[in-house]
Amino acid sequence: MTSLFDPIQIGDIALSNRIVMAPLTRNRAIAGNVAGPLTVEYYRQRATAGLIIAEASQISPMAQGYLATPGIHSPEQIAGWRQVTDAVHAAGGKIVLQLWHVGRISHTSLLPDGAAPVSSTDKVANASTFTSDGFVPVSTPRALRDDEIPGLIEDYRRAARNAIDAGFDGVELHAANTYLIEQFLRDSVNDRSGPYGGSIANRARLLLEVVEAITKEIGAGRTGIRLSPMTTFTAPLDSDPQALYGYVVEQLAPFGLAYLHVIEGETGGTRTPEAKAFDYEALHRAFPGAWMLNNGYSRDLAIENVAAGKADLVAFGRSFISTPDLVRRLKDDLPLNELQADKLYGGGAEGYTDYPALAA
Ligand code: 8OZ
Repeated sequence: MTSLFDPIQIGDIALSNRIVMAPLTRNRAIAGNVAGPLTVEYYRQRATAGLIIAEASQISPMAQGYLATPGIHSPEQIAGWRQVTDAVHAAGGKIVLQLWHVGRISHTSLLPDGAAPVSSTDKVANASTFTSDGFVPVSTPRALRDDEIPGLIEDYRRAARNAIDAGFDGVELHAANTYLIEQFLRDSVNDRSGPYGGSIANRARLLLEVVEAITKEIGAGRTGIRLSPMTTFTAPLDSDPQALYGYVVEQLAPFGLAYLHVIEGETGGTRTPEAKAFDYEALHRAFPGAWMLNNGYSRDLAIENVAAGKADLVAFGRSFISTPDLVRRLKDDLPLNELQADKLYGGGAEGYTDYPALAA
């Protein structure tokens, strides 16, 4: 029987265990949206994870949607991330970077020259974002023209290259949580005609073209992807999530990706009943690479799902924020630290790098 604590090879990346640190937005980037010294320390503390998925990082200035999120498009950002990857590797860990474009979940004050956010649509989301003026409603987007799509794909390709240049072991394409890729995927948002709107194949075209560009650039064995079929966050569900995400996974299968990461149910929400209204196992059966599950996992459920072959890897979010030595705590069945929920987004070391590990 496979154990959560067993090593695993995912594509080109060898992991010492199957416990993954989920990508977690913390809004602590320093000037220039650079990962600074505190961020180096934060990830170093968590390097015993089998894999760290470093927080969502904008692929271009237009891809940003919140204050103080890190980017992966400038030389300073690449240099900042290099400090992080060196620290994690020196501590024996593996780390990939989540590549992010927020689409319409942004505000003009965060974008170059006060530009409108871009999306599949010109309909505004019913959502807020965090800016230098605090929480504000997101701005009305501009629908991307079809002739702008190649430039967007180029931004993803370059960001993947930058991530490798920054020392990451690979990248995870953020195709979840109702950001840009999902704003194209879902018929609840995408109201386009032409090659990127209408049918499921057309709505999935952007995602697949981005995967093609990234895997050509850095190799499929260093590329993963994250999906969230049943998350509503800033947009309603698709009219037929099973058909949509079934198609996506069937099309992803031949690429030979390192892993597919699925959020079960509502992101950050309870595991039921949303998680039960979707057949995740059908997607799993269609995907040949490593299968990573996430959302509110307990120790017991993670151990059970890996032993039963329901998952190859389990990603932990809140538990990894509060407990830097989560792998040891799970292994020895020791209690976790309590999460300081008011210190998740923004601020300094408090609630970031000051959670204690147990003494050896
Ligand atoms: C929380 C706050 C801001 C962004 C996601 C990148 O949900 C995020 C995010 C989460 O994927």
